[in-house]
Parts: sequence; structure tokens; C-alpha cells
Amino acid sequence: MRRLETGAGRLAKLALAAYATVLAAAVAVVLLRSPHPITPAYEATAGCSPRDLAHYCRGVRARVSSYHVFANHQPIYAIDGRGSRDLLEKWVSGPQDRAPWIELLFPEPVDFSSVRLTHAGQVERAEYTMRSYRLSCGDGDELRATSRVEGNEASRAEHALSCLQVDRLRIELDIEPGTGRDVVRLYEIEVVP
Ligand SMILES: [Ca+2]
Repeated sequence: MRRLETGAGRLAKLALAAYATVLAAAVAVVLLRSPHPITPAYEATAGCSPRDLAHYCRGVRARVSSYHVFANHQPIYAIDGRGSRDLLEKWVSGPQDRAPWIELLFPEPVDFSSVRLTHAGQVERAEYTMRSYRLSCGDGDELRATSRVEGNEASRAEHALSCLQVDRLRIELDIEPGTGRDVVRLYEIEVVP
């Protein structure tokens, strides 16, 4: 009887040690990942996407406050120029992120007049479309223009934002806990010259 208990005790200890190892590895992964994930710096390709200054093939990078790591909704999907209806192909902010933002970094200063957003309502439930957000552009830390959007219902929305010689566009979105807008789901950002 005692031998049986000892065997069971050892098994329990081994299981606990294995669990602790897996837990430590998971915590390390979370702690070691970048606090503000960013897409790769692709070289600009000649002649790519002339009507969309945000496309990654122009060398644009997208930096985000967070993304939904476990569902793999990486920010590159918001600047890949694809009008896909694939549910994977969107940027989704992290479930714990209470103040999500996405920033596009242009490889050299650009001029533009408006920003087009493809919200999740274009593909999924209408209530996933973000209603409230702020667009701003700037050169480094210098803010050049800003526009506040309230009560948006358009799943494909175009917002005027006149920016000259700016190296970044920033979008700060207001999540609404307890609704379909508890995280940001954004399929595409287009920057219109
Ligand atoms: Ca996309």
C-alpha cells in the first residue's frame, strides 16, 4: 500500500514539475515578446500600389500597441492591400489592451488627403465595426493634423485627413467592453494621396 502511495506521490510530483516548466516557458514567452510589435521592414518595390500609400510594398511598417497573439491576427494584415474575406486576415488588438492603437511608419515623408478603413463589419457582424477613434498624422513627435470620428457605422469608411510631409499616421481606437467592439478588428488601412 505504502509503495503504491509512494509511486502515486512521485507521479504527482513529476506532473507538478512538468506543469511548472510549461507555465514558466509560457510566462517567459509573454514577458520576452516586444511590447509594441512591428511588421518587418520590406524594401519598397517600384510601381507597387500607386493609389495606396499605406501598402507594405512601399516599405511602410505597422506598429501596434498589441495584437491577438494566440489567434495570429498580426498587423501586417492591415497593410497587405488584400480585400480578402478570410477571417484570419485582420489586425486584432490583444484582449487585455484597453487603449489600442496602430501606427503606420512611412519610409519617407508623404502627402495625403484621406484615410480609408475596412472594418470587420465588411466581412463579419456589423457590431464589430469600430465606432469611435482618432486619426492623426505627424513628423516624428510633431503632430500635424488630427481628426476625431464618433458614431461611425460604415464598414468601409473614408475619413478626410489632410497631411503634408508626414512620416507617420496613428489611429487610436476606443474599445467598448461587453460589446462586439471589445477588441479592435481591422482588415485594411489605405492612405489616399
Ligand atoms: Ca488586409
